[in-house]
Amino acid sequence: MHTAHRIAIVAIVVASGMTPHASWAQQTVNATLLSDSIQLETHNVKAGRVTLDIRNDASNTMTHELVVLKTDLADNALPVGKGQVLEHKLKKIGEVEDIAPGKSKRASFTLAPGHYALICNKPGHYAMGMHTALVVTP
Ligand SMILES: [Cu+2]
Repeated sequence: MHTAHRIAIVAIVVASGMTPHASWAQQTVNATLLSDSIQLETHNVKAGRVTLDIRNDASNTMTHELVVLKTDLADNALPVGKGQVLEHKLKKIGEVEDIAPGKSKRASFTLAPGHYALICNKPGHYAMGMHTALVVTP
């Protein structure tokens, strides 16, 4: 009985060690959408599952969004046409659409190492300053 108990524990340890990406970090980053900027709690995270907790605190009572783009370009130097960033010219990881004033939304993304730009791409909002950078390290 004592031996069986020990074997069971060893089996659990081995099983959890085999979970894919077990060594990848689980991280949550608070993001605040303002009328003229996007504030991040941190601009550096480790590769893996990253949860963005996004709050629309903009004073202009408009609905905003957060688009995650993987690009080596600086977040203030993205290609723009007709008031919007040309997302199709960049690698789009995902987005959280339509966050109402005063509301929050959460979403998780699996991020590989690299440089990212986080933007609001409602027409004109990028030009107003709604963009920031996020660096993902291995
Ligand atoms: Cu916006």
